[in-house]
Amino acid sequence: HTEGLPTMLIEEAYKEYPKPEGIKFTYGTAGIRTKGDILQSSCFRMALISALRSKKLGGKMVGVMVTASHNLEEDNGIKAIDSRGEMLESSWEPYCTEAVNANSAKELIAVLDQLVKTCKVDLSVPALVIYGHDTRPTCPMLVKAVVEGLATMGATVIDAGLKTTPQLHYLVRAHNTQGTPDAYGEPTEMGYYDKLSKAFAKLVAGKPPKTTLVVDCANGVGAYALMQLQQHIPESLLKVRALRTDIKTRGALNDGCGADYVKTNQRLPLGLEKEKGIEAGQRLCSYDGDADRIVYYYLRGPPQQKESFRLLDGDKIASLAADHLNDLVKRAGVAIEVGCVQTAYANGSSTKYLEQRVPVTCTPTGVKHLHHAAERYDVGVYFEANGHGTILFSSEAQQKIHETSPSSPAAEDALEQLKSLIDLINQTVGDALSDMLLVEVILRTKDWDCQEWDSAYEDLPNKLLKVNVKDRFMFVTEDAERKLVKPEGLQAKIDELVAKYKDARSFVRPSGTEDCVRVYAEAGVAGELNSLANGVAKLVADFAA
Ligand code: G16
Repeated sequence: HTEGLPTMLIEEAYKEYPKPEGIKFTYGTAGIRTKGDILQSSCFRMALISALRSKKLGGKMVGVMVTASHNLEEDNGIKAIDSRGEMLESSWEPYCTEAVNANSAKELIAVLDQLVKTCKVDLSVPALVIYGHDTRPTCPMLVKAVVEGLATMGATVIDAGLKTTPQLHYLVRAHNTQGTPDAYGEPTEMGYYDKLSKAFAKLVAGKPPKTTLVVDCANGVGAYALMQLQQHIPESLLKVRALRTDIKTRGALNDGCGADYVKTNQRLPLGLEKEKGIEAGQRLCSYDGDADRIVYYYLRGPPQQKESFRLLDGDKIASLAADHLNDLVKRAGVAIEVGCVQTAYANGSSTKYLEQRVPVTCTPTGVKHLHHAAERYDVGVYFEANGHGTILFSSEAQQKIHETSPSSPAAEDALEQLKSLIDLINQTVGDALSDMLLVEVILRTKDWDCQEWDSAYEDLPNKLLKVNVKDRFMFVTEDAERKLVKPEGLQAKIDELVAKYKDARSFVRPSGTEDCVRVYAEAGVAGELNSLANGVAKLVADFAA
C-alpha cells in the first residue's frame, strides 16, 4: 500500500532551498556538477530522490557522494549510488534533472509524485541512505542540505564523512550484501583497506618491491586514503612516496596536479621536476580529486626535459590488465572470455592492440555506460583513457574460477591469482587505490618496469582541447559520440578537414562535467597534430558563434 509523500514537510523545507534563478542543472556524465556555491538546492532535492530510490529498492542502502572529482576546487557536485554500488539507474536521471530544476515546492512535489507513480515506489518502505564527501570547502554546506532532505523524507541515514568516491560505492555494496553468498566485504572504511591489503599481500608474496612509486594525490581525499592504506600494507610489500597531499590550502585541489592535469597536458604535475629525488627511471602515478581515476607515467630521462615524460594512461592500464587476465584465464583452464570496453577517447593504437587479443566495445563517455557494457563479458575490463575504470567478473565467471579443479601446478597458481584479483579489484566503480595496487601486482608478477609495459604499442600523437561556447547543449552526438548530428553541417566540415591528414581522427562532444565542448584529435604525423586539433576547435567556435 502507498502512503502519500510528506508534502507539508517538503513545502516547509523547500523555503530554504529555492532554485537559483537563471540556471539549468543537468544530471549528466557524473551526476550534477557546477559551481559549489549554487548547489544547495540540488543537494536537498537529490536527497529526496535518493530516499525514494532506497524505498523503491525495498529499503536497501543507496548512497550520495558530494564531490566534483577532477574539477577545480570551486566546483562541486553530487552523484547518486545505487544499491549494488553502481551508478544510479539511468531511467531515474531525468527525474533528478526535473527535480533540481523545479521552480516551486508545488512543481517539485509534482515531479516526485510522478516518479512515485511511474516507478511504483512504495512509500511505506523505510529508506536508508549513506552520504559522503570530498575535501572541497563547499562540502559542509552541501552535506547539510543533503541531511535536511533526508530528514524531510524520514530516511535513516549514515554519515560516512570524508571518503573517496569509490569507498562510498564499496560501503553501499558491502552493506547490502552482508550475510549473503555475494558478501562483498566488511561494510566499514577499515574493511575496505583490509580487503584490498590482504588480496595485495597474497598477490605479491615473495616479490618484494624493487623501487618506490611516487603518488601525486591531487591535494585531495586520495592523500588521506593512501595514508590509511599504508597503515595496512607494510613497506616490505609496497614502497610509496606520497606527494601533493595538501588538503588544507585553499585552491590547491587538482591545481597543476592530479590525473586530469597530467593526462590532458601530457606532462608532470607542475613543479614536480624540481622535487628532490624525482629522477630518470622514476615510476609515478596521479589520482584525481576524489580518487576514482589514476594515470601512470615514468621518466625516460632528466625530469626537466619535456621529452622524458611518458604517459601510461587508462588505455595502457586496460591493455596491461586485459593481457594479464587473458593469460591467467588461459593458464587456469577456465572457460571464460575477457572483453574490453573503451570510449572514443581511446587512442587508436590501443584499440588496434586490444582488438588483436580480445573483443572490444566502444561506448559513450561516462563510467555508467562502460560499466554496463562490461557486464556483458565474463571478465569485462573497462577504462576511459583518462584513467577511470575497473574490471568486472560476472557471477558465473567467479563461480567457475572458484569451482575449477586445476590440471597442473601452473593452473593452480593462475586460479589462486584470479581469486585474489577478484578481491583486489573494486568492482563497483573505478578506484585509484585499487587500480594502483592492480598495476603494481601485474608489474611485479611480470617483473616489468614501466618501459617494458609501455612497449606494448606506441600511442598515436593526440590532443584534447576545450572550447568555451555559449550553449554546449546545441552539440548533439551519435555513434558513441564519434559523430555530431547537431549543429547541422559541422560533422561534414570536420570529416573534410580530417581527410587531409594521415591516419587522423577527431571528434567533438559537449562535456557532461564542465561548461565546455571537448575536441579530441589524433594524427599519424606528430607535426600535424596541432594544426588538426586547432582547425577542428576553430570550426566548433565558428559554428557556435
Ligand atoms: C567524470 C566521469 C567520467 C568522464 C569525466 C569527463 O569523471 O565520471 O566518466 O570521463 O567526468 O567527462 P566529460 O568529458 O563529460 O566532462 P570525474 O572523475 O570527474 O568524475
